[in-house]
Amino acid sequence: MALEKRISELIIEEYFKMLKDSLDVDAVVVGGGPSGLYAAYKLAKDGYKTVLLDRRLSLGGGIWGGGMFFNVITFSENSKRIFDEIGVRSEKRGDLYVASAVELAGALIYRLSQSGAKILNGIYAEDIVLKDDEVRGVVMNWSTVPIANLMVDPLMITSKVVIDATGHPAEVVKHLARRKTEIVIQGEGAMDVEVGDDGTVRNTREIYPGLVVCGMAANGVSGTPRMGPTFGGMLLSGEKAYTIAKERIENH
Ligand code: 48H
Repeated sequence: MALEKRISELIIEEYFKMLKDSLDVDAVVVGGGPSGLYAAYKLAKDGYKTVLLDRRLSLGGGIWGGGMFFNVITFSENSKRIFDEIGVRSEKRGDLYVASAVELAGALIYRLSQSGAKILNGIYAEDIVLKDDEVRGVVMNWSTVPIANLMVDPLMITSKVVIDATGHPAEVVKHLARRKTEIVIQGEGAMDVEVGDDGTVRNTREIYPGLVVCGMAANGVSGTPRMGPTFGGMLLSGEKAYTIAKERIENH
């Protein structure tokens, strides 16, 4: 058989096997920034069937640019154990730690890739599945569809829990808020690092049955201040989202 055909065949077979295996899962994580990557990694590592979608080709969200493209991130003592756990080196500088943004993104992506989670990059969540007043999955499409302004109907993934880790836009919660007027999106507050960093973790919650919000999306929904390029709160938020999602999966 021609090698050209074999290469195409292998890619199609492998991808579609993975895609088919992703259609009904325990958890769908929307967004592969720091909070979503860490939540998905922890869930998959525990053996939960987990899918992570990101509309971009490369995962990592806002990690890569550190602050203003300066690829260094900071964090506080309370999240040091997570950096150690995923093997990211850091140095203490007074009250804070510094680490490489590239190393953090690389480590999270590597851990997730090896955890058993299914990764659908270049695919975005364009809506939610809502049944019996519970969020039961997402509606997905290729990221290129809206860019090309094409009319192409989506496909669906059903799940026991969905995690909105879409960062500043809180896209999944916004799809819910269009249908449920009790969901009010307050918009993120102005910069206040101490309040924002802790607030991210505090506001990580099951905002509606079956929908957990974390990371900057949790801030955006709850009106909590932003906190700039300090990423410990994002990982702690991902950890909390994982714990809440796990409980939901177990009790479902
Ligand atoms: C699929 C989607 C969709 C969609 C978006 O912004 P992120 O890095 O997310 P967080 O919340 O884990 O981390 C926030 C952090 O990076 C940050 O911006 C900080 C700390 N800011 C502080 C400040 O003051 O500004 O990543 C979100 C990811 C991205 O990769 C998007 O491509 C992806 O979600 N995404 N993927 N379907 N509908 N919407």
